[in-house]
Amino acid sequence: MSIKNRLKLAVAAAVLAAPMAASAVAVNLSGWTAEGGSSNWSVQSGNDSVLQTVNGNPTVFFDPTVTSTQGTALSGKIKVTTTGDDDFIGFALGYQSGTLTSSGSTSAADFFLVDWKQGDQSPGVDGLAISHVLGASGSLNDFWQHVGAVTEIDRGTNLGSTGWADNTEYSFDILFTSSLIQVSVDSVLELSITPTDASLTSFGDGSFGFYNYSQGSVLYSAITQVDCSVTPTAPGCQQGGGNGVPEPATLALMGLGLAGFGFGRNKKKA
Ligand SMILES: [Ca+2]
Ligand SMILES: [Ca+2]
Repeated sequence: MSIKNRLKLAVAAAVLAAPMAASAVAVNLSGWTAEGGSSNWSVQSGNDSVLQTVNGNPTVFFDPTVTSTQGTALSGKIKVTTTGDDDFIGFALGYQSGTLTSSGSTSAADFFLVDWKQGDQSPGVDGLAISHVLGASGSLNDFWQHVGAVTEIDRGTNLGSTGWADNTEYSFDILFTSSLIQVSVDSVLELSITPTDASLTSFGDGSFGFYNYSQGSVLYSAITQVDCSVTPTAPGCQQGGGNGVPEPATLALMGLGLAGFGFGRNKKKA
């Protein structure tokens, strides 16, 4: 192979790698807003991180201008930056503006709740679960215990009865389509449900949201999103994946390695 062709090959490899690295884009949280109980969602510098500091009723932080996120994958990191308290952190999928109130949910509620409690606190239990929130909650206990308007569908494969740890950062990957919801924690698939599991024919659409119930000092950071219809090969879009997005640095090194290999061989020959 000529040096020209080797160069072409190296460039092609780098070009192939580039869209993978660029497919997941940072989410700008500056336009997101909170609903539900008292809360303080404070967007951090860089706009891809947010800190929730209030120990209050169920609250969701979401983008009110987005009504459809199905076919996309959301990734990032979550960390409770305190040793105080032991309550619920998590996510809302298919959330629609106006659903959560200061004391529960409206009759129009129809979204999926991924929540993770640190400690057993009867009647709330520790661990990671996914529930369907449908209709008006009769009391806050619906969210605490997963009863009433909050119907639990499944619990995490490994973390179903394991709470989050203090001052510990976890990576998460969420794939959301009309026919599949998958949630991975630290690249391990924990939740995977289809509409049948929720006695539905398809999942309702809406916004992604961050969820909090009664837990202060929760940091969501490095939030990225990828449109799986544009880049279906993105790692976040793979079923059962959740292996996160390849580090751009790794891909750059791969490209450099290929280029180096090509030039090295040429030199030897010459
Ligand atoms: Ca508590
Ligand atoms: Ca609390």
